[in-house]
Amino acid sequence: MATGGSRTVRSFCRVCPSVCGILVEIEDERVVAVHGDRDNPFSGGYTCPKGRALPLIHHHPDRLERPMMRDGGRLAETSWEACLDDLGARLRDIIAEHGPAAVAINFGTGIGMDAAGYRTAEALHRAIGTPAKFSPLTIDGTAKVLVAELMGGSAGLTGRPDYENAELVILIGSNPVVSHGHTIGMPNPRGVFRDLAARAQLWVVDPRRTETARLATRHLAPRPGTDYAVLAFLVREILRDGADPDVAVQDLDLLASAVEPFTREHAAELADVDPTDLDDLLAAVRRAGHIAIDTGTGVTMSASANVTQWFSWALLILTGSMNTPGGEWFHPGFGYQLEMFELPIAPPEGKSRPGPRSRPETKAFMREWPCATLPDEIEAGNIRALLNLGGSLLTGFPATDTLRPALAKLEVLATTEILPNETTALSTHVLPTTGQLERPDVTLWDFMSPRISAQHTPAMVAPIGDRRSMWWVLAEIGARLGHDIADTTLTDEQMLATFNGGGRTSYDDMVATGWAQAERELPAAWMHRHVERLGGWRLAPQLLIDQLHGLRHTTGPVLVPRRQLRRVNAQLEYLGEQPEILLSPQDAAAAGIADNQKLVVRTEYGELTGIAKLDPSVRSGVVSVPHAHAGTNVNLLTSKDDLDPATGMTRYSGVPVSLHPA
Ligand SMILES: Nc1nc2c(c(=O)[nH]1)N[C@H]1C(S)=C(S)[C@@H](COP(=O)(O)OP(=O)(O)OC[C@H]3O[C@@H](n4cnc5c(=O)[nH]c(N)nc54)[C@H](O)[C@@H]3O)O[C@H]1N2
Ligand SMILES: Nc1nc2c(c(=O)[nH]1)N[C@H]1C(S)=C(S)[C@@H](COP(=O)(O)OP(=O)(O)OC[C@H]3O[C@@H](n4cnc5c(=O)[nH]c(N)nc54)[C@H](O)[C@@H]3O)O[C@H]1N2
Ligand code: SF4
Ligand SMILES: [Mo]
Repeated sequence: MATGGSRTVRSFCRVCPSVCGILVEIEDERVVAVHGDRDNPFSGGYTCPKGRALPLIHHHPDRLERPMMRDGGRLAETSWEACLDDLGARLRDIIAEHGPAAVAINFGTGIGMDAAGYRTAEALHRAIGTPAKFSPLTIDGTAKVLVAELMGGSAGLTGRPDYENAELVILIGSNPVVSHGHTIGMPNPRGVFRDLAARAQLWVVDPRRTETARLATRHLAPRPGTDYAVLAFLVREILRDGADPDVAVQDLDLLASAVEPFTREHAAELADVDPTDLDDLLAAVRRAGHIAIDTGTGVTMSASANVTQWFSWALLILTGSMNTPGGEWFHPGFGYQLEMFELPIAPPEGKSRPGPRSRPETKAFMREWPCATLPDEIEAGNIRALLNLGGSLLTGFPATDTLRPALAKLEVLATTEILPNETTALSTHVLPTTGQLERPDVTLWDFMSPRISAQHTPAMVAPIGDRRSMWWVLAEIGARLGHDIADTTLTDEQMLATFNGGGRTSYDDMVATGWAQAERELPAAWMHRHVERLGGWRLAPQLLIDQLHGLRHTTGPVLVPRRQLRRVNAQLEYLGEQPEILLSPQDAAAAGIADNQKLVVRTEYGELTGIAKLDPSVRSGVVSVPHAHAGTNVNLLTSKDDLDPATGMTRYSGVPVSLHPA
């Protein structure tokens, strides 16, 4: 890392998985600006307001600079040595008395883009050997992974639209113009959708006429949680056309009987849409032949998540759109390279494991416990310590009012963070780790990148205050528990180099060039081989048939989630996005609520007060509340008990609400 003077350094943004290339302007040790890097082959100079806010994040006046430890009732600054020794001793005692399962680990979003930190966290987790692992998986979406496993035999299949060649893209419950994609990064979403809509069909299915829907050729606004009915209708009609997907499939007859009730009239009634819109969508699917579908949190957070994802895959398979130009392509990974080995094939019923002891009705999913079970596990005395790595627990997890007193009972709540928040205020140990401009890094989630690619960045500036690298902190904790996790005398670059797993390029080459990319093969031979070994796509997994039959609908107003442009979850709150509650003028009039007036939103589980924004782009029966605001905290309205029975995903969309003037 060069230091001193004025310089512009090439890097890539790790605020979100779009990983845009950036140029960072530095004067002495002050980061003064971030611009898009036009030479970056993946983002071509694009940045969004969040990436451009990196200097503000780095120089935030409240930033955490020194380790803190609770002394009596108060958090007080201390040295790393004292903080880690105390933490290590407490964890050792807890493990000695109650076993490793009493120590939980949360892999929060804040460490999701710290490659060395994340991998060291995985190593620490393995070394401690605790089953109590939490991550955003069960508060963001499990449906995509579950359906990939049940229908495609592997959770590792991450499909995404082939935007370059698609003739019809259907986006369901995702608003990439704001979010830049769900589980898939997308720099310059406006550009992508403008190009697409100029030459092809883009249908957006969302109860709100979103920023993305405004660029679409058509917008369909079904009642939340009923998207599956629209898809079931399409599947039914495509089957009646005599679908010939040209690939092997299993259980076609079971799928046909599952979708048989979804006639045009039935689907239109359930979804509360005009039947002629369904005719138009069906005609568009027939005309396009191969189609592409992408789903987002509007799908994965609803009670019908798995069933909706199932029918979207069924439609893709039946139209021959999987692994096909203009349809879906599957990311082979850059580091892992799925084409190099045979993916293990999961059994058709999925892999079910027991959930935590205090919640025997729940299951572990992908070896993780549902986030919603954390308060009960603490109250039961099963979890006594929590290593919270970059998680804003009190805004991200459900049922804030239940979680808060539970967290306060923990013997240890150790949080790695860059900025203080409600969760650090409750913590027993606060561990300030390096922010993204202070550490070298490589792309961690290359499966989420829009290309088969990886990038490297050096550190831009030296760490502020006493901040240390996450990997170093975790390795030091491990050492105090008797585990040799990493050599803590290594530099960050040396540590990153030890992870050099990808055979596509060497770490040294990545350092030299800044990025590396592999050709995309479409259709991909590895996918063909995989589907052959699977014995054909599984069209009708029993678990999903059972869930379809169990779906129930309410007709009253419901809560839906929403992202905001100038923040990421709980982060960047200082860019000023307000927690506006969007509702249709009709619903507002019925409840006696005026624009910009305070309202109370109430569910069976709790209530919150916020500012109403009357918005004709929202369909009636829908209340859109942005998440992760500490004040107007939407998780006051959610439940620790309203979970997907198969995966433990919390229900964040479609929760029945009532509206009242404040
Ligand atoms: N009701 C409701 N609840 C939701 C959602 C919803 O839509 N509705 N959305 C859900 C979703 S999709 C998700 S992903 C979760 C997100 O919930 P979390 O996983 O808790 O993620 P964030 O709110 O982004 O908080 C990340 C924290 O990491 C810190 N951080 C940032 N960079 C770094 C770093 O480099 N190192 C360290 N150590 N820390 C860092 C930030 O300051 C921030 O406090 O919330 C979920 N909760
Ligand atoms: N600017 C910004 N970008 C972000 C984030 C952020 O907070 N801010 N968060 C990041 C994270 S952690 C994630 S997980 C991704 C999420 O990325 P997305 O899934 O694209 O999230 P949203 O932009 O909230 O879009 C979800 C849409 O679903 C709609 N919806 C709600 N319920 C239903 C339903 O039942 N059916 C249908 N069809 N639609 C429904 C909502 O109205 C909303 O427009 O975004 C990431 N990117
Ligand atoms: S889209 Fe994501 S990666 Fe790109 S600048 Fe914005 S926050 Fe950074
Ligand atoms: Mo997320």
